[in-house]
Formats: sequence, structure tokens, C-alpha cells
Amino acid sequence: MQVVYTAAHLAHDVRHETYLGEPIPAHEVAERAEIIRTALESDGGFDFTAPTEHGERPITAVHDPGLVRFLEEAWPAAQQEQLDRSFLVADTYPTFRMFEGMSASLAAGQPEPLSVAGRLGWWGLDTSNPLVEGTYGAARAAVDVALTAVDLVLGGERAAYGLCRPPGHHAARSMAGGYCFFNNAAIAAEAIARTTGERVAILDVDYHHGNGTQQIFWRRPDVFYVSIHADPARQYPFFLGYAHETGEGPGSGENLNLPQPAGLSDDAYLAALDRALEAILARPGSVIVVSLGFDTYGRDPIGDFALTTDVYRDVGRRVAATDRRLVILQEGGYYRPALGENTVAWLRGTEGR
Ligand code: Q9C
Ligand code: ZN
Repeated sequence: MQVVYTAAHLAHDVRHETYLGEPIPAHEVAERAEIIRTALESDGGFDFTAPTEHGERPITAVHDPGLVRFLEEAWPAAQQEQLDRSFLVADTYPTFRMFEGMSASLAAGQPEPLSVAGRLGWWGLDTSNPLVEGTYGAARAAVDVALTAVDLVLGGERAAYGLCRPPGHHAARSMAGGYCFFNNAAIAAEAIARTTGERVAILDVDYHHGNGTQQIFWRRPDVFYVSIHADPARQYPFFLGYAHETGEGPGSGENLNLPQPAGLSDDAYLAALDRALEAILARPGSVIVVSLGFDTYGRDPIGDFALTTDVYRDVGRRVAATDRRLVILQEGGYYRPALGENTVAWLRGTEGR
């Protein structure tokens, strides 16, 4: 299988995040992608390709151009304001409760703040998402990784794996968050839909609900989003990911959330996966974009499922058994000692080896 990788992710050099206000060592660190790269290299069954530049157009096809400009300008603007920090995190967000009782047009018409502190909240979801000097360049490169994997698959490969970092599925049209800046999987799905004119399915197997991907395609009939994730009643992103969220308008019925309990076993996971795959196969299309997370692993520091390395081979096998072409994009997974073998197991599974 072809693997798309670039060392450009190293510039997103994150050391700390905040958890309930306290600075803690970051989970989403550069070492994650290096561990995966090394494991795939030593396996020997993977061919590495560098991403090609795809420009800004495919990004603004799903994201607000204002988000792109903010991410580009945030670091230099902070320098100009003499905010002497090694990383930037918002502390004030425009929660919908701020506008309770006021007309929707008032909230919608508020201007983007001028200061970096205000803009971080304006374009952000949560405080676990540090932005550093190299974040924008790395996030742009992760999009190019995803789009290069799309090119490979539309060019005839049965499957391609994009080692995206930073991840993407929490980033919505006008919002970064959850370690994500641009929604790599959504940008990939949009590019596939535009190029092929076919319907596209996104299968999100990261431990967390992909709120950003859901939001981007909420009213779209041509992109089906299905996600297996921790019940938002107990877990991040907390405010989206329930089973009753099925899409609206032309996208009605094209969003399927399968929230799961803590302690989820391999067998229970595979049962949910079969439901997701059945829903995909009930729809037309020849390509599945996979948002691949390993924070479902039993030892993950921020997850609470009980999956084992063995199940990932089975998951890969079952996804490949759909006979659709696969654009597989890396999302989360934070237990570094098993990240390499879990990725190898999953990808080998799709190849039946
Ligand atoms: N104490 C992805 O897996 N909250 N993002 C973490 C940890 C944010 C996860 C709190 C989790 C985001 C791509
Ligand atoms: Zn996750």
C-alpha cells in the first residue's frame, strides 16, 4: 500500500495542552507520526510517497476562508501584540448561551474580534488545542497528505494511507478544535465528490465523535458520514455525537452516529462496525474515506474502550471486504507504545495479510 507522509508535521511542535485549566504534557505530539512512520517502514510492505501541493482551493471548499486567514496570521499577530508565549490557547469562547434571548441575526452579525485572544476563541472550540509557530504550515501539509492519498486512489490504487498530522475530524467549517485545524477527511471527501460526481462515505473510527465532519456535511445528500465513538454524554466533544443526529434538509438520513459505552469490547466494536458498513453498502459510491483513530485502544490515556491490537486487523479486513476503494487518513491515538503495531495491524488487515 502507498503511504503519504511528510516531515512537515514536525513544525507543529506541541509540548503542552491544558486539561481543565491545568497545563499537562500534550497528547497529540510529533512522536506519534514518527512512531507510525517507523513501524510502516520496518514492516517493508508499504511504499512511501511525499505529498504534492494542492493549494488553498480544496480547503475553502469546506472551510471558511476566515479560518484559513486566522490560522495563517495567529502566530505573527501574537508576536506583534508581544504575547510572549510558546503556545497559544484561548480562554474565552462565544458559547450560544451568551446570546440567549437575543435574535439569531445579532449573534450571526457580531464582528470577529481584533485581538489574538478574542480571535482564538472566535475560531476555536476548546482549550486542548494549542497553536504554535509551525502549526499553520503543518496543518496545510496534512491537507496535502490527504489530497495526495485521494489522487492515488482516484488514479487507480485500491487503497492509500495518509499519515495526517495534525488530525482533522473535530475541525468544522469555521472552527478549529480537539487537536485539529483543517478537516483533512472532509477536504478529501469533498475533493472525491467533486472529481467523481459519485456519492462518498466517510467512516469515522476514531474514539471521539467527528463533530467537524458531521457539521460540514450535515445538509449534504452526497456525503454520508458514519461514526462509531464514545457517547458524548460522557466524553469529548460532549455537545454533538448523539444517535438522534441524522442530518437535515437534503442531508436528512445521511448522518449516522453510533455512540458507545465505556469498556467497549472487541466483539461489541465489531458489531457496531458491521452496522456502519451495512449502512455504507446500502448507498451508492465506490470510495470510502476512513477517519482512522487508535484512541479506541484499551490502554489509550484519553479513551475508555477496551480494544486490542488483534481487533484492528479484523476491522481493516472487514472495511476492505466492502470492495470499495479506501482513502485512509490518520486521526487520533495517544498510547504511543502500541501505535505502530496497531497501525500496521489495521493496514495489513485491509490487504488481507
Ligand atoms: N485530557 C482526536 O482524537 N480533549 N482529538 C482532551 C484530555 C480533546 C481528541 C482532554 C480531545 C481531542 C483527533
Ligand atoms: Zn480521537
